[in-house]
Amino acid sequence: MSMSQEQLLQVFRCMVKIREFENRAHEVFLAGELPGFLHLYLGEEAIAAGVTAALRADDWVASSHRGHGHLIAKGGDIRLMMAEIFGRSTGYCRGKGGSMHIADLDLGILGANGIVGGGIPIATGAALACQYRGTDSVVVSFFGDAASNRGTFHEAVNMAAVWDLPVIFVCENNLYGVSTCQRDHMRITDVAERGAAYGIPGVVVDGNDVEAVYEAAVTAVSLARQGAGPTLLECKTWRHQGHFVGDPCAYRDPSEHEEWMAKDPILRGTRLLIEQGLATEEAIARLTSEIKAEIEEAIEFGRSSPWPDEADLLTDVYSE
Ligand SMILES: Cc1ncc(C[n+]2csc(CCOP(=O)(O)OP(=O)(O)O)c2C)c(N)n1
Ligand SMILES: [Mg+2]
Repeated sequence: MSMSQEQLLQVFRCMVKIREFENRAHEVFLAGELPGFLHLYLGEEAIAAGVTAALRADDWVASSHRGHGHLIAKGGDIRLMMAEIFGRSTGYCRGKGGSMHIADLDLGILGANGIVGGGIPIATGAALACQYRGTDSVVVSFFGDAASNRGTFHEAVNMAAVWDLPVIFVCENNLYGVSTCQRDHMRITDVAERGAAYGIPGVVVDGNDVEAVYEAAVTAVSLARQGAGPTLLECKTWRHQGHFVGDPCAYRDPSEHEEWMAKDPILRGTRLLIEQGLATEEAIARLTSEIKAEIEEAIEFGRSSPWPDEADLLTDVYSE
């Protein structure tokens, strides 16, 4: 199923929002304003935007350490996100979790996760809950190429397959796990091949093509919703920056980097909107500056919020 013009504009807006959020988070991190680690989603925006466009509000997502894009696409409040990244008490986890622990159950966001592959069994468990409760909600698990080497992936995918759980495993294959190139950490080219080992569809898609991601996600979501079980959807992509902010990324070939930068999803989305007469360059510039203002407001909210109180050091650690 292809996207309507309105959906195309909506996913484009979503990609730009993620891009601008990440660009500014990068800048304030480099200015020394943010504690902790930051794993930017720059370059991978089409996956979060395309997949979540195929979801309903009552569906769920479980994210990874590179989670900002997934959270924004599922409707996460960028003010609360930014405040959390700034470590302030107004943030999603009252400033005690940071970038990798943001969750919002009201929005179906099961959480970012600092444990590589940690979100995969969580998503699978949530899918079991959906099935058990008799709802037709589905769950998406976002994770990287290297995460698909973990036991958590293999156990969860097998269980989801055997029980026909309503989960879509979305592998964001950016070809690297930190500094290790995919060919040095697995013997196959397509992670999607791993689906066959568990008897589920394995689909490869161009992860920088938001329409292609959306179409593949619609098929996978519809199977899951009908009770036909999980799909492993591999989205080929590229992160623009190093693994985390501060990684000089010297291990990647500059010419390969240039090739991928030419396939940037927002560049392609811009071209598409203009070619199809859906937007002019001026309209895109206007949209971008509106989004930039929204992000600036979120940054100001984070920056000016109070730090957590020392007396609250041990609250919110366990369920109370
Ligand atoms: C269980 C575990 N092992 C190792 C790490 C350290 N670590 C953080 S991210 C990462 C690489 C993840 O690569 P991939 O799954 O491809 O995701 P990407 O960062 O490329 O998006 C590693 C090894 C961790 N956080 N958790
Ligand atoms: Mg990777």
